[in-house]
Amino acid sequence: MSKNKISGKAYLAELANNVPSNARRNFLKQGVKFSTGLVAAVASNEAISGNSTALDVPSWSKSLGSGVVSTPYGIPSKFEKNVIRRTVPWLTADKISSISMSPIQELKGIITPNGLVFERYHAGSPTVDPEQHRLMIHGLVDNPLMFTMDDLMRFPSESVIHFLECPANGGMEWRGPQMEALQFTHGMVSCCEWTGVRLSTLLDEVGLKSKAKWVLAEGADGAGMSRSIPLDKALDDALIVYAQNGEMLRPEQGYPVRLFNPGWEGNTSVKWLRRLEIGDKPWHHREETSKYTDLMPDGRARRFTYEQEANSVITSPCPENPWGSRGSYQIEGIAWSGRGKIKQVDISLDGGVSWRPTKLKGLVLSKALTRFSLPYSWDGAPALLQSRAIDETGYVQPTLSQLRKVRGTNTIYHKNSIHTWQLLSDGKVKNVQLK
Ligand SMILES: Nc1nc2c(c(=O)[nH]1)N[C@H]1C(S)=C(S)[C@@H](COP(=O)(O)O)O[C@H]1N2
Ligand SMILES: [Mo]
Repeated sequence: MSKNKISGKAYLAELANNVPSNARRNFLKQGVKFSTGLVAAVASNEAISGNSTALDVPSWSKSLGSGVVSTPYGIPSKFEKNVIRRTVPWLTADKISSISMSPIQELKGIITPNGLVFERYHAGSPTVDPEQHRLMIHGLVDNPLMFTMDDLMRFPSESVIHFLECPANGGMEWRGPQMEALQFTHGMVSCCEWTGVRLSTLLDEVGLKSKAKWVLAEGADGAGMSRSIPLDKALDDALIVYAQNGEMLRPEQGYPVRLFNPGWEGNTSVKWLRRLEIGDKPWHHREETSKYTDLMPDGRARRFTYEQEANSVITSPCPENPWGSRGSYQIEGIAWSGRGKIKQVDISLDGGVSWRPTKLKGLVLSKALTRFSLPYSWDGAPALLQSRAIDETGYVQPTLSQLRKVRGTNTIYHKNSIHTWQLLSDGKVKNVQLK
């Protein structure tokens, strides 16, 4: 054995002792130097004053931890047990046909972990056996085909990062504020890396007849939920998705296969997808007549309102994340647009009188959650915090009164207006609406 190589046993022994105590001490010293210097305003002085110092060895450093595969499929730390999906009791007459919201007030970056993606079911989440499941494509096609999951996996696949939002997100607040939590005002949105086959690839395989104009997508759940999708979208960026953030779809998200329409209202992304029928006109099923249509002030309804227009919200501070003391903070939030990339997000501290631009952080992707932040030194003054997203098409997120003027207050869908948090002098945050 060469002297650079090390046996398996020695390697494990090395791992067990891999943090030399002087290295740990140097690291901590540097940490202390950093926190007393650059960011004094936010560092806690607890560790470097009084009886306790950061050099004290805590109990978890004095014993062995749990071994590998003690959790064969990993779960979050027990200290994160507050980071969970939640329902609003009065919205949940029956859990079989309801919605849970993602804890977006706790999430970092732009990816929603699979266990925290909001869930929307019309007839519960079925247990679909992937061996028995089939996807049929028929109607105005040359060769109707039936695909197994194995068949689908033999086509070229793509992975894309996009948000998925229920058009009812925020819809409880058309008439006034009532949700004292960011999770409930905006939690019907997620953003994942989705993997699957382009729908256009499968449509090539079956061959479209010249009269083909629309696609009906139908789910295998008890609701047999279905939507009419224009052929243009099907041939553009629609995907037949089987994986999410690197693993197969979760049952809640449509295992083993769903339709995914980037940027479009979540309802069109039919889960547990069993059938695609090609036709020459829309089918006018339940989800595009009595539901998922927008009742206007004159009593007529807007229909086929597919796109999720630009939206944004401040996630820190928010009702669940108040500010504890004065000093420096990052005002942070998320923005997204179903039409493309977010170009700019502005923040107002005075309820929309004046605006300042924020910095977009990390990945700025088309039809994906995008993070923005603004460093802010808070002197305890109350504020009316707002964020305003502008997307690459030039669309500017409207104020609530602008939106109400056009759409009235009868609808429950597509409320993407500028949101207001009232920051009180004690750091608490309230959900308010301005005239
Ligand atoms: N088959 C089927 N597909 C469905 C639904 C459903 O109930 N059944 N709910 C729809 C609605 S209203 C939304 S908002 C999205 C939610 O997707 P998610 O549960 O993966 O977040 O799925 C859509 N697809
Ligand atoms: Mo939805």
